[in-house]
Amino acid sequence: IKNRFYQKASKCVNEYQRLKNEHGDKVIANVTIEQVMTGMKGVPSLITDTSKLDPTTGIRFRGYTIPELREKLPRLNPDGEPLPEGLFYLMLIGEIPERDDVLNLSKDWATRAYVPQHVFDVIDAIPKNARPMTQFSAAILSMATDSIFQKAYRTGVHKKHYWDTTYEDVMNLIARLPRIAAYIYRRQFFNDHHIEPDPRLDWAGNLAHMMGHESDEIKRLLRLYMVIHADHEGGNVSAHATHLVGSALSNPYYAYAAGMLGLAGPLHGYANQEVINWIFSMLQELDTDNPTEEQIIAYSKRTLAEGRVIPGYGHAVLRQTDPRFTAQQEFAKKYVKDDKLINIVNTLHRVVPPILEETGKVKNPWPNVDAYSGSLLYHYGIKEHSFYTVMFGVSRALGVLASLVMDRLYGLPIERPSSYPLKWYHEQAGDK
Ligand code: FCX
Repeated sequence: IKNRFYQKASKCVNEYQRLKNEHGDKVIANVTIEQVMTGMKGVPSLITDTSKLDPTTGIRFRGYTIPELREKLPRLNPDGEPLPEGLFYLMLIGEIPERDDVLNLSKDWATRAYVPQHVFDVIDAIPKNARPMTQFSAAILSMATDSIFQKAYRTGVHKKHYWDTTYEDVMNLIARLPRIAAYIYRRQFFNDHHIEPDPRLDWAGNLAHMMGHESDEIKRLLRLYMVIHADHEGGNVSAHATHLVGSALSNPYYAYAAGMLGLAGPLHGYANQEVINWIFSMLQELDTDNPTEEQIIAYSKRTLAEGRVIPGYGHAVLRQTDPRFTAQQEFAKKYVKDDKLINIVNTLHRVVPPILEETGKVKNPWPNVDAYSGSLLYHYGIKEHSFYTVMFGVSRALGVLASLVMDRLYGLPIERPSSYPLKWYHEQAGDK
């Protein structure tokens, strides 16, 4: 896979250089003050090949939509979900892999999955009441002791080889994540009764196994989960933070840990916990596990009146229902019969968009990925919702780290946009 990646991607490096040299002065966009004041939305300023987000049709990984991936990527069983290993291959190399490519990648990760003892010691030194994302990011950071890129850099390796050791770090890091995530899960919720990895299992299947969830159904769900959360182009907080920190040539462990700290925020990956917290608070307050549509509408309106967001709804780029939401909804329709929590999530899908539309300010009233994911995990017995963002983080490694290898191959420079005092923007607007 490394050779195949290099053969394909090195052609793009020449294209990158040619574009820069021949068309570097071409103007591609104007920037408005509103864009500056709304988080740089719509300003083209990053190069990310792994995926692209369309506001209406949603995410495409190297051009493929989620339904296309569910059809085309190799699976273990004909009626199963695609293996996330295949998506990583696609994002890195740009081609749909053969089944053998995917199985080989699975084996490669299994052989790289050894986690050094000091990483477990670091986790064990953190109080058990610390958030799982605190433990997860500390564990990742502590693995930087193993960075091959960092050692190579210090020995003075030529910059054209940076991608090679970055690739090795990235592969080791991804391979180890299920073990680390499962260790945190079992430590926090199962009294430190840990389960050893099974090297015969695939990457997502092994995560389910080490978490103690052995059914084929959960493994199938986790494969889907790991595919749909893997990447969302380059400007979202976790991807951008990983890229930004990586652009200083910080090692991949540092870069990915930075991404995870961004993912932990409530407007990003923590929203998958918030959705379940919010629903459970509603049920507790209403003293029922079967609220009426009217009760749900009233609770949603009150959330807005209190100046809070309705978690799982809205998006910075999307202007339609998130296809990652739809993929999970279809999964539930196919495999889940009448689950109370999932029924509430489906009711919310009906009633929340008009409420958000009524505010007149929410640009996208439709559900995002986080609106569904928790209810499905809960249904299959992964009920510990404070852990959900860690699962999102394990998946997100696939996209942001594939991109990091490419950043290093292209030789992307340190990122350094300009900032000005507020007064300067007033002056630009001719506003005295
Ligand atoms: N509930 C209430 N208000 C919302 C809202 C929601 N779900 N979504 C947006 N708004 C509000 C914003 O807070 C903002 O209000 P303000 O003008 O008073 O500050 C206004 O609507 C305009 O925001 P908008 O441009 O539509 O959205 P942004 O790009 O600023 O923010 C997020 C996008 C996703 C952060 C926003 O929709 C939100 O907070 N949603 C709830 C949290 C969530 O689900 N996050 C997960 C997103 C994603 F899928 C992921 O990264 O995992």
